[in-house]
Amino acid sequence: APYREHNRTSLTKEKLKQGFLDNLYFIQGKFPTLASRNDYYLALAYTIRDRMLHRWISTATNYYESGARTVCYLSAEFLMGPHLGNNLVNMGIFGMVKEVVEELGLNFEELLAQEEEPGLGNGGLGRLAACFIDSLATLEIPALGYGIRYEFGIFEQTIVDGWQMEKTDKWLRNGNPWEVPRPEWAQEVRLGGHTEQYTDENGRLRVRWVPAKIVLGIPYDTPILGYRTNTANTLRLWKSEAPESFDFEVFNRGDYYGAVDQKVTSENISKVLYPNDEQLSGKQLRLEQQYFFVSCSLRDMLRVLAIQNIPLSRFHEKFAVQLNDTHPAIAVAELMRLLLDEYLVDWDDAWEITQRTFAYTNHTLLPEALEQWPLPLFASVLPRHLEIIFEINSRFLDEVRIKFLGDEARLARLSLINEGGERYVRMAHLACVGSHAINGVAELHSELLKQDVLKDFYELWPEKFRNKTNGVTPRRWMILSNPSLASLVSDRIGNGWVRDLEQLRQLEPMADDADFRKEWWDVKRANKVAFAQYIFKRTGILVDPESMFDFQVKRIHEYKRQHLNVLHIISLYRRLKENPNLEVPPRTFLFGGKAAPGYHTAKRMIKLITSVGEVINRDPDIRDRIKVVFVPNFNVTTGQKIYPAADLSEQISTAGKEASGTGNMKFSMNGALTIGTLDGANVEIREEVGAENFFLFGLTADEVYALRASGYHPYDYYNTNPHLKDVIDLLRGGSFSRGDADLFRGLTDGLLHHDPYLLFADFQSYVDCQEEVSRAYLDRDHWTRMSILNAVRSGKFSSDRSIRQYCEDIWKAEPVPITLLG
Ligand code: 26R
Repeated sequence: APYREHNRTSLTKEKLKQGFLDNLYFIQGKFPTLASRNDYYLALAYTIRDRMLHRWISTATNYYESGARTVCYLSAEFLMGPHLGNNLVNMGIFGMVKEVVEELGLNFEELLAQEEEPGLGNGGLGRLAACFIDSLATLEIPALGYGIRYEFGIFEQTIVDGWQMEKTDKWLRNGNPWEVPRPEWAQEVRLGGHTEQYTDENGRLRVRWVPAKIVLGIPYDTPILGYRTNTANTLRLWKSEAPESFDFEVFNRGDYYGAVDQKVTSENISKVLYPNDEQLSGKQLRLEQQYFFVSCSLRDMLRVLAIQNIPLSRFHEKFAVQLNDTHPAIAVAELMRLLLDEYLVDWDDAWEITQRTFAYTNHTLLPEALEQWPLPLFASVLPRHLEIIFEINSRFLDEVRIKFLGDEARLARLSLINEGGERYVRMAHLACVGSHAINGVAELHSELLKQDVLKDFYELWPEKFRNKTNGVTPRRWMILSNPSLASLVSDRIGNGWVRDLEQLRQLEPMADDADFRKEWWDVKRANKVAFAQYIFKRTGILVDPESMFDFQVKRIHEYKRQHLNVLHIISLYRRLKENPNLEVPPRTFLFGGKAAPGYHTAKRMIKLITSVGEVINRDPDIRDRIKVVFVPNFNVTTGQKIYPAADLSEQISTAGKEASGTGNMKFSMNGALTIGTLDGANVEIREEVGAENFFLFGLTADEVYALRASGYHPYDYYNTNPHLKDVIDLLRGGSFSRGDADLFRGLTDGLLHHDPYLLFADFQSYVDCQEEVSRAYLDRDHWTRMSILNAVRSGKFSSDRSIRQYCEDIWKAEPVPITLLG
């Protein structure tokens, strides 16, 4: 058995230790006295990677030989977070490796912290993709994640004078031990130029695309381990490069600078992640990024089909391709183009393969986030695709005309081209037409898609519509981030819950056990102490671990209403100043999240939080009863510290705006209670944990629509609610801006006169609900009971459940267990 017992694959302590020292010596070229922390981190990472390669090669060999049906998850974002700890957990050697490292006199936590997280995503959508590939591997489903290897991921946020500052995320600067480049599988991608008609040798009229430039896509593969399975799937991310031959031509003409230019433009495509969420920018480079990774990925699938000798007509049997929002929706036109122009398949056959291949997940209800590309821009980057889209559209509208005779308005609404004024290609429509399944990400969201955003498509093809409620992986979000809670649970019910989260319900009776409640509280308390130390280190603010830790962490956006949270804080602050004997438990209000660099209102919301904090935190009257903290640079790494330390989770979006939310699930799983609206997955969380264990407030989505329809006048709320008036007047008077009455003028005026997200309508209900929260926290036993019930009833929100449902209902994919080679 040459590989099972090999020094570099064996999982005994001795071999791990030897491997670690060997890698320090042979890969880092260091001996202990000279080795830096990063040398040790890399040596350890390579030691784990060696073990992963064994599983990876075994898995690849099996998939190759069995020709198994494969899920391809196409996503412009994968927000993976650090790999090392997660790989140790999934390989089942976390404790052993910790011992090995400590026996060598090193600090294990420090080595884990050395890894720069691959932040190749903005927020919810990118992190969902990461949880999904973890679950796919754990469920032993043959799967690949396809995306872009951005050289710079989401920017690093620092706070200077209370404002957000952005720094480039140089995550690759110390090398990336988790990836393997595969230059032999590079793909050529064409861009720009024009099309020509020609007659082929059989006298048939065909189209040739003459591109203006060609770039190379180099795949970088990262193995993705399942939890305690032999499966290691692949995350394949594409890096753009200049094709060598291409710049040589220019070079030979003596244009050295031109040649270098070409190289620079080519490398630009995968240079940086666009940091916008929910607000499109219509930038040419973004369209090029999308087409680049989609084209590379589809060509890669065709390559696999060829080496496995599978006929092209079976493409959709071999691959189930999921479109993560519309960012990869150009795949519909690209697969058509590849089949029609490069493989000479007939339109009808090509279209059938295409529709049976793709399925589309929608992640947003905000109209401003629905991607549309201006026609001239689209034509200049993808001239052939535009022709194909016109043809798809003309056949599609013919179908609609037959079904809805004479309904011209409906044709205009359904068209792939938005013709109202400037013309645009509607990517969501392309995704809907080209897919056999369309899903939302929570029950409510899927209903709203059918009633609103995709109503016309629902009326046309009701059978395509599904719901797949999101989930998160309990491996990263419980075992890795909250080990003390995980072992408390495993001590009572064993560790079957890690693969089957519904088993947590076995602990329900323990909520009535005083000893268990004490242990539960102590775990939470220890996590809070650790987080208090972290806050002090990062911000210099001292917070009391006895106080309630109340978190709102997520992207900063008006619809998520961080400013509603602030309005409540100000109102509580006022009441405490007025009545120092008010019986409320001490509370620490914590915020975290990034604002898109061009989203000025969101950036000012950060300044609002930090400014209010500055006043309250140093007010001696308050005597530390409330504190306000902005935790800088919220990302996967900081999230892993935050969720375990939370008592309360703020999920306060305007009902009907948050598609699902997934942070809400991570909090609940870790024993935080939720204060929230009936929005996204909050509805289902409340259903699972029980209404009595959830703090509900605010208008429902229906009430929001009704209020808007009847005419919403925020100013009336200000005039009739003295508490609200006091809060707004304090802000307007400059009480939180050192007398500068202008600093938050834009925010307050916006609320008084427009308030598009209905903060004023929900204000009183929110404040009342917060009072209920405070009362509840005073009864520690009752609170702990609710905390336990939240965690143990969150089984539904494992991404394993989501993935099982995708497999059964959309992908028709089955597990393929892996036997290790050698
Ligand atoms: C078009 C472009 C600017 C853009 C739009 C939207 C770029 C990125 C986004 C991010 C959106 C799609 C997103 O992250 N949506 C979130 O998806 C999560 C996973 O399904 C949900 O939980 C969350 O509610 C939703 O906001």
